[in-house]
Amino acid sequence: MKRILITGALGQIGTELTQRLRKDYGIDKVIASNRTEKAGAVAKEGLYENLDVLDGAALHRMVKRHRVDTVIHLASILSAKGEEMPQKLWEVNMQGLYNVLEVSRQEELKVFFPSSIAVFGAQTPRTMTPQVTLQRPGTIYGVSKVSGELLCDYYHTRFGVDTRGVRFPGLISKEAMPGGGTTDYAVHIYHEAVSRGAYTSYIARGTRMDMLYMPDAIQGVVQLMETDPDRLHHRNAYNITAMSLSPEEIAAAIRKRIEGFEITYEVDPVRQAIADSWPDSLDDSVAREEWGWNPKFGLDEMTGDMLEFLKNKKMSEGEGFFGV
Ligand code: AKB
Repeated sequence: MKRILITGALGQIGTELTQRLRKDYGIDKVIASNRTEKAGAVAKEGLYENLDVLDGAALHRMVKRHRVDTVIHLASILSAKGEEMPQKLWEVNMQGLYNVLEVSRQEELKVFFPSSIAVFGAQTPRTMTPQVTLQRPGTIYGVSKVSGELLCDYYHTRFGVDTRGVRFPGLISKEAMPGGGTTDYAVHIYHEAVSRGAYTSYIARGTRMDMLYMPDAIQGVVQLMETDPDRLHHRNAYNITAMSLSPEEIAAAIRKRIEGFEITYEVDPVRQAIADSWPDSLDDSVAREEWGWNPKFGLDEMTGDMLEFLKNKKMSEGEGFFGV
């Protein structure tokens, strides 16, 4: 990766990934892009362009102008939001990916595509879900991600485009909030723990989903993209995970550090049905074997780091936090 274009750079993954890539590859080597410009560090601290991924011609011009060799394509609509607007999700997720793959075919670019645990469905083996298994998702988001995996494989085998991807589980981010996902509760819980010492979960007690702390997720993207292509046999896309968690387990880890933290439940039937159709835990051994996937953060380390970060942020903004 020498000159990297990131789509959806102001989102949950993009915010932290852009900072890391600018640090590793150089501030003038990373072009952050997003559909709408918002104030914020990512847009201000380096190269930034407004880009709607549905505009293939604008994407192509941008690739040429910045002599891009790699696209990290993050712009997409997530699972819960997608059920409110399935047609829009299909357009953004599929046409956006198609435009990225087409420009990559024409300009010989390398592509990262984030898939998701949403590619699995109720008939998939629920625990230690294998790398290669039944993929019959029940959400439009999951359907778009399976289709995306297939399209990326097609562009690789048919046209030789260097496409690579991972199936992200729920991502727990420090900097940017997630928007419209089913696993978002696992980020909200930390924010509310720090601001008010309590959280009401829309996901039911006992519901397990895989989770990953954002620094590990970012490290995974960099590592996968830097791996010698000869080592990659599964490409689109690798199961990756660090922990399988339920709301009450996260709450217990928070309670070790914030005495009196309380969790209550008001289950949202739509997001609960999505969570119930996803795996309880993933088998990520193929990613470990093929490109050395090796996450560092478990629940306790992540909880300590996350709470410390959020408290420091509140202090620097002159705000108080729960327990002080
Ligand atoms: C979502 O909940 O929709 C995403 C995902 C697991 O892909 N975080």
